[in-house]
Amino acid sequence: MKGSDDYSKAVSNHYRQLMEYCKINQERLDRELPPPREDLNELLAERGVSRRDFIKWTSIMTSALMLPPMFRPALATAAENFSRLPIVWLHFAECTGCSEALLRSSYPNVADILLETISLEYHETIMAAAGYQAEQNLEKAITDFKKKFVCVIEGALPRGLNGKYLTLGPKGKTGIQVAKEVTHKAAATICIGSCSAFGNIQAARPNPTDSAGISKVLGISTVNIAGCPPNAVNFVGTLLHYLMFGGMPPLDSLGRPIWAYGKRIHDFCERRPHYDAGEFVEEWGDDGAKKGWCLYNVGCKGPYTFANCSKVRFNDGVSWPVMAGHGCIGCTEPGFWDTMAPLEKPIHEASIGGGERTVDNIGLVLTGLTAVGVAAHAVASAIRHKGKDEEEKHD
Ligand code: FSX
Ligand code: SF4
Ligand code: F3S
Repeated sequence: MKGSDDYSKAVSNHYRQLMEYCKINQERLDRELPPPREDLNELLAERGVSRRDFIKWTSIMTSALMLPPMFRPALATAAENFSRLPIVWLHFAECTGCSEALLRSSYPNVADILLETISLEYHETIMAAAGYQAEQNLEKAITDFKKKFVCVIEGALPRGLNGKYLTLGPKGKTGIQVAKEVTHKAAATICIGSCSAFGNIQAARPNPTDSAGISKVLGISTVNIAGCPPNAVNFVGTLLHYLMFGGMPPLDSLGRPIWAYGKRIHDFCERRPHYDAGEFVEEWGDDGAKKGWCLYNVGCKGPYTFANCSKVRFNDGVSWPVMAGHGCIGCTEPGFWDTMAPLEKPIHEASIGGGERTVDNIGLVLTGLTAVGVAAHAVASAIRHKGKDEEEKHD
């Protein structure tokens, strides 16, 4: 008993200290950040989000960030300060789907409304300025808010031809030059999407432009909100953490926040009971598909993929890929176009069988075991189903 008392005391001491730290940081930010651009409470009321809904949302986000309920008011303050954090948003080699997914939701929830209030000092896709004026805006933002702004990057950096596969602005600077200049002056750099995080489609074999993720090209640490596109909740939660504690949340060895990427898709998938029962969709549109069975045999990479899609879903919890009927393609893992291919076949059938290679060290052993487990499970279920078929034949 004494041991468990000591443990509870240590935990509550730890949270008390963390709360103290959070208070000090929020007071500091209050002094240092520009005044709010928007009154969040007014905006929420305008959009029909009641105070009660907002409080409910802050409770959900507090627990998603793995914090106890005592942090809920501090998270609400962080949300109210969201429009005060200067952001410089850069675009390199990508499809802009990340911005589209984050900034153009048609079912605005609290996270989407927060993203609308974000203080975008510079965003190449949505700003009105172009050419020299855009370049001046960027220069002004990174000077005025030096070491106070957060740099958000979408897209990979091509290294081929000395970076000249990607040039920007009237002076034709390479993406690498711009990325270096801006990240150097930022308080932190967040890579949004698997392109800036890991290179993604641009870096897929044969990678003719020699593209890679920001951290690899610049040799800096970045917070990687992986996904193609990533979930708005993971970006918003990471910024809320920053506005509470003045730093980024704990990361895995691939730079992904553990609170969002610490568990596998497979662990919280609603089709998991079918996986456990050996009930698999064998081809698109078959009876199993109609009954919502597990998509492993048609290529679901959920067992090898670290992300919270199955828990938080997309569009205010409406749906996610597996719920919509297609397997997870592993879009939060580095190199998934190569390592998870073919996307509609199970990994043990894939010629390069690389699921294990794609996960970080935290998941390496676990995933290795899972790969074996999954293969064994698939074989066992095939035998079980064969058995059933035989029985049916005999009936
Ligand atoms: Fe990449 Fe984002 Fe996929 Fe697209 O910008 S993560 S290709 S959704 O748009 O970077
Ligand atoms: Fe869900 Fe895919 Fe795992 Fe099946 S293999 S339970 S569909 S995550
Ligand atoms: Fe991507 Fe798989 Fe989630 S494909 S969006 S990690 S379900």
